[in-house]
Amino acid sequence: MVDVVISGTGLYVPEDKITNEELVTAFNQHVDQFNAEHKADIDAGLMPAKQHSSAEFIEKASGIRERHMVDVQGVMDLNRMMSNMPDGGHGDADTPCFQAAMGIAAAKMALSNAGVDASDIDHIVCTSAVMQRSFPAIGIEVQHFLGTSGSAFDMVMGCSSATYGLIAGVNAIKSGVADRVLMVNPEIFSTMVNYRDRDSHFIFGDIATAVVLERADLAKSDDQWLVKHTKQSTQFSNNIRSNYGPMTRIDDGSMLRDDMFFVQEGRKVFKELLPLVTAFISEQLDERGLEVSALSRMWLHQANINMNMYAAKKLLGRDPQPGEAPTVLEQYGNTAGAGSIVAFHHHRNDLKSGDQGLICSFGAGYSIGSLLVEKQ
Ligand code: CO8
Repeated sequence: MVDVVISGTGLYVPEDKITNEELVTAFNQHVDQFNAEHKADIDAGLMPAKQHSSAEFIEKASGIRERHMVDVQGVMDLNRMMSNMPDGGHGDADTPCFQAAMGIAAAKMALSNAGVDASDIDHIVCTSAVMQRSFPAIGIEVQHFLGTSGSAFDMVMGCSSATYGLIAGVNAIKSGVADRVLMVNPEIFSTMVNYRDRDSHFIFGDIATAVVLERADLAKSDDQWLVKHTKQSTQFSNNIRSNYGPMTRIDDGSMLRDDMFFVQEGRKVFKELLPLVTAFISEQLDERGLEVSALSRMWLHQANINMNMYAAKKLLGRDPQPGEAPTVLEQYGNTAGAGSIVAFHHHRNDLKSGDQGLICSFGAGYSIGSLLVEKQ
């Protein structure tokens, strides 16, 4: 029986940052412009006027105050309202594309924290809610520019991208495919957001996370987390969707159509999530013969503060104490697949040997992925 540990984590945070107030200013200017341009139709009752957004609503409904993005300028530009491709962002034979570069930056921090050289890594799982391109795989590009050995592959799994990537990495080590795996998770979800849409323009931010997984007998880090159990589950739902993808090119004139962006039925998602997640985590704990009181911490997917607090409260049967289910939404927003790893990266240093916790994602699909870990 091979034991697997998490031995290091890393983050890359894009420099560009936008507050709720700045985002709302741009959105409301767009609304005023749109309503002026369509005044005749609006007055004739042929279309509804667009409504202003509000920074107070955003913070209350989501817990988000600001978020980092690959490019704020393009989002604030009323003629564009989407990120600009960074200079040289596609990369070439000598330079990584911008998504791979984000992953490499996070990976370097994770490798350093694990005390591992890039050449010691023999497998990369590169995983994100959105991939910049289909081929060559972004993971193979990360492998090339980082100098790791063995193999690499890409995975796309919505907001469960990082946990499913970790579980794939754990399984690769347990089955003997690899000794040391790097999970790289460069999230660039701002590129999928419709910044003209009041319901969703505030939700997402960009970030990259990376995690080193090792065979326990090889690991030397002084911060090791034994992966004691993993669990994953999926169930189809149309409530979070984007039709954007490689086929957009053959769907004439579709590029800026609403369904090409992130679209959700937010209320339905909120309602459906709670029973799914609480049943899933309860089952996982049952499988290990554990009570929820055995968990010192839950590093949950970071979609929305109210959703996280409801889920934690339902599981615990009481209001969570500060620190039991930490959130990082205020500073980063919803970073798609990265949220639970960002929370784990920032909120674990106070735990001691023998403490157990759950790294758990909930994603479009729907998907839930979870790792029960114990501090060594
Ligand atoms: N500014 C001001 N007012 C606004 C704005 C705005 N930007 N947007 C909406 N309003 C108004 C509405 O018009 C409405 O007004 P009225 O009551 O007069 O009709 C009022 O505010 C309330 O609107 P909503 O009901 O849409 O607002 P909510 O309180 O539901 O908040 C959220 C919206 C935050 C998106 C909420 O629906 C939510 O959290 N949904 C959960 C889903 C989620 O978090 N999605 C995020 C991305 S997807 C993801 O990360 C994966 C999620 C988990 C998947 C599940 C797997 C099992």
